[in-house]
Amino acid sequence: MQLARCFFILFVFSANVLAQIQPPLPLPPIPTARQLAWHELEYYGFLHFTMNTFTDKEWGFGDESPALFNPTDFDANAIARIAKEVGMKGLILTAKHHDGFCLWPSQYTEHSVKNSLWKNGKGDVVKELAEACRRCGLKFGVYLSPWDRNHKDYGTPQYVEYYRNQLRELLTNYGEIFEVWHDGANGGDGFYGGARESRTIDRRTYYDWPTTWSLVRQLQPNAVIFSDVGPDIRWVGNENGYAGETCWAMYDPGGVNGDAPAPGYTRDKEGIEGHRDGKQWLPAECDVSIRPGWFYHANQDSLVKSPEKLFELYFQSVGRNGSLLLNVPPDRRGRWHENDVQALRGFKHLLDQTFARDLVAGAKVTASNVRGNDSRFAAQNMIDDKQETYWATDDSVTRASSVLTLPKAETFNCVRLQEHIALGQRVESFEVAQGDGNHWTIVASGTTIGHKRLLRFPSVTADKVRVTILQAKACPIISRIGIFNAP
Ligand code: FUL
Repeated sequence: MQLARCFFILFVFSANVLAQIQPPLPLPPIPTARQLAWHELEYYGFLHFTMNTFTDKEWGFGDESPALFNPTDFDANAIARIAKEVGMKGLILTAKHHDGFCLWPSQYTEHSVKNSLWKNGKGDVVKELAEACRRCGLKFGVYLSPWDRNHKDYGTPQYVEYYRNQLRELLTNYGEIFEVWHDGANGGDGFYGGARESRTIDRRTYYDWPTTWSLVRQLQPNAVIFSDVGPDIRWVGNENGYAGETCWAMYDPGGVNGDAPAPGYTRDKEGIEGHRDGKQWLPAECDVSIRPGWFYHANQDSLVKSPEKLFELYFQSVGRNGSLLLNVPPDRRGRWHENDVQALRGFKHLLDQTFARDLVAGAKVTASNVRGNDSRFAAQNMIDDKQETYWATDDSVTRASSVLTLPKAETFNCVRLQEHIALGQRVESFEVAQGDGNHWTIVASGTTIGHKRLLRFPSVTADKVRVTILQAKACPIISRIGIFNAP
């Protein structure tokens, strides 16, 4: 009898071990480690600073005298300190814009800071900024324009070699680079070493991008590469700083005529939403300038975006599964203008006021379905502040809801949801309701979530909040939920 009992216990025990509930399988495509790290950055700055700052232009022709570049009070530390203070995670600098002028003393051209009056030609903007970023704990990235209106060889294979040599300098001599930015504007008229003509290139073949990307991988394996076609980060398809309300990290760029795509040759409007069934993980970066222009123009000092506008853009970029790349152009001193700094600080204040207090603290969380009834996948995991723990349902369940009971009734107007994207982006639609447990009123609804979704709605007061995943490509995996009261 005793023996039979022992066997029975052993049997139950091993059956349980065998049937141990497994985490959901990844739903391809999934992000690489470098993409996952990039998703966490969310908000970083763009610095458009070069010859144009001194000639009052947006696109220099390429014939500008290097002597014109002469900031009177360039202070990389001051810029980096403010960037850090206002919540940016990094800065990307236009090391070379379309006019070909280099902010570092490249050994491959005379068209650079080494022939400027600034610091008697001994200065290096890239170096000063890279070091300032490091000092402040910010990441540093470089923009190197593929189009070069100064270079005599632009349009020939020699120029592509030149471009790669420059990239080699930037990715070797300035420490860790977090993002390499390849613009899509390519070809047209320019100085071209004195030829002063128009040169067109075949955007699909001229640059042989795969070779350039492998150089980046070799020199900076952790850097993400941005362009209209990735391979890590995609352009969102507008320069106004917003992603679509539906925004998939998946995206398979296509050429304008339905053929193969290339930087500067895509159906870019598709970047706004991405593709539900895309085969590549290519999340959206939303670039926008704090002013009408990308470069500093004194006559735009009164046109700096307000803190409220920046706050709205944050919801439309970071809050829609994208990142916010906010351009703040240094002025002729080489500093951020006071109006821009004031706007950045006001924006940061709004972020702090909104997200400082998460009302889910201390809440009790239940769900209509928990994967295998296993506490490792319980809905309570959504409020433990850890990205790596999550609420997941059984594989067969793609519609489920979770109820949060707050310690007391609270007034709120903002919800934050996050998927555990390491296992793929899944949610297709959801809604959020408030109520007393018996009666519910929907306060917000949306389609995709991805890394982060933020929604605002008119203020309500309640102690219960219900989140319902209405539709998902596979069992939903939600890592975090937050409830806030924005000012
Ligand atoms: C564009 C460029 O032509 C602009 O000058 C600016 O650099 C912007 C971020 O990208 O394509």
